[in-house]
Amino acid sequence: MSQLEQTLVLIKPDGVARNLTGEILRRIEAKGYQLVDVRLVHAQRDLLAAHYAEHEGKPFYEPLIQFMESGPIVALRISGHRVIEGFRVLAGTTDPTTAAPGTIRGDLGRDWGLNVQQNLVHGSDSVETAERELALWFSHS
Ligand code: RTP
Ligand code: MG
Repeated sequence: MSQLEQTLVLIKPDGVARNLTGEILRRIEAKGYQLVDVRLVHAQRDLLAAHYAEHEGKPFYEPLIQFMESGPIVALRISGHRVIEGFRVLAGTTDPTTAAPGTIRGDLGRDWGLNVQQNLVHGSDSVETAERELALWFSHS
């Protein structure tokens, strides 16, 4: 059975502001993943609320939405063999402080103390989530 998948990657406002878009894309391409579509988006609140619906009500929800609204985001549709799990390995664990060296968050992330939301990238976490999130961010095309 083919395990060719597509996933949504977001280069969050901290990644774009720190001029890391090229470096993050380089790592994705070096891994052999294919770039299928790309958009630069200054996201509105309704898009972010739909994207982060699972986190509504959590203490970090409001600061997370405000951070994601704070500047442009690069949205990527990428494809590859088991890319959903593979990209999350490439990204590293959620908190850049302890993300492994060799990962995007481990190599490029900063220790912002409790400010975990500034962790450079997002990647969908399952086939169902990837389909839902790709429809949200690429519904225009
Ligand atoms: P992502 O969804 O962004 O790929 O990251 P993830 O699966 O590793 O993390 P998730 O649990 O889905 O959380 C989504 C984003 O919320 C921010 N966050 N802040 N305790 C906190 O302050 C906290 N926990 C999570 C991060 O930006 C995380 O990526
Ligand atoms: Mg997540």
